[in-house]
Amino acid sequence: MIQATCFVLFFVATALGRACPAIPSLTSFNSSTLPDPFTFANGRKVLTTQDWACRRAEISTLLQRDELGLMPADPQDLTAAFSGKTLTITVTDNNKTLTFAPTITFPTTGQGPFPALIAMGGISIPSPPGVAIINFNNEAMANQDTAASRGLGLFYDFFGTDASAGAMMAWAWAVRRIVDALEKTPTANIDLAKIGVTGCSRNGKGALVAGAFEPRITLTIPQESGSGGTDTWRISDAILANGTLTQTASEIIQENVWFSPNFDQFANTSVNQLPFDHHMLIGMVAPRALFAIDNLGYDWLGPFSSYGALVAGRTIWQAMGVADKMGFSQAANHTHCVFPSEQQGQLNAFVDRFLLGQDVSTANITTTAGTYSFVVPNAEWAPWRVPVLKKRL
Ligand code: MCU
Repeated sequence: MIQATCFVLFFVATALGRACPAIPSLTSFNSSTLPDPFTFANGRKVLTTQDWACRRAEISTLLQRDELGLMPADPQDLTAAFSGKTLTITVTDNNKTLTFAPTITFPTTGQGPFPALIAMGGISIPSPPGVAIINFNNEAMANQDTAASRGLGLFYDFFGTDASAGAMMAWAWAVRRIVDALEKTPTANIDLAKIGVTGCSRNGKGALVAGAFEPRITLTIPQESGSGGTDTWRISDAILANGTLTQTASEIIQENVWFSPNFDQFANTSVNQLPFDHHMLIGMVAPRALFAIDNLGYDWLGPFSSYGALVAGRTIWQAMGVADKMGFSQAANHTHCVFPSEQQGQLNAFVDRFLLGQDVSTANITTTAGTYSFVVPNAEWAPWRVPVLKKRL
């Protein structure tokens, strides 16, 4: 009888899979290479898709704790009203109210429901035909003017100026509320299975964080997002140490309020103590689609740092067998945030497949960063192996 019970318990535990491991204190974490996405903080290996779900949750927790600040829980109440071009969203929590009102520009032809791109602070890629553009005023939600912008904006009026969330996490919270509002408002005529997010430069950093933290986003398109976006902190530090003026963590926290104040301790001492880097923020988007747009023309944006993050981050899609859902493109020098025609075909492929539902290929849309290229594993930046994740029920 005892044996039979043990057998049943073993069977149930195996069928359900193992529980997610607890996160150790990590006070002595130190790695000059990009941390291995496929090893939990406690040393256990990520072997299955279910393990990845746990690891993704762990990465989310660590990114919130050490860099971006906390994503607030879903609000007690949210109402939405659509009128003209305006989606008015009212969020209520703890007897406080926050109202914001993105505007939607619809395609001039077609019946809908339309796919949509949430444009963080406006759109800097050519508006794709057939796609509605939802213009989100992120500056009003959480100011990003200077280092003195901390705690300013609708988000902080609502959650308090001492909220740990930096501006990017505040914007990501608001993007989640836009998706909530679209779900509640069929008259807005948006296809809920085809919502993308994009933004350029500082707003590209924000688009990446929103895509990482909102699983209902189908396609994430960060454009020239630089440091704090698709760059890794570690490679950017190395580029600066080698004499190329690139934005690093220690500089960026002086410039603006995109991060939580908790990030200062790492940025001011050593980013090697972070148990993650941005290849793992990128990887939080997997297996959903991501297309990253870069520009080789500005050292400050760290195009090689972004390249390294994207190659390393893409291994997460590879491990799931869906590498074709993730692409990146580094174009030749051009004016910052002015989309060059050489990237149009690559952008079209991602938009056509993931927002317009067309049967087009997005396989192998990757470029090198000028003379730089590497694969994973490589001893200098990513000395870890890429598993093939087994699917478990
Ligand atoms: C690439 O994003 C930023 C960059 O991090 C800042 O250092 C610089 O001042 O502004 C860039 C930007 O947002 O340009 C519009």
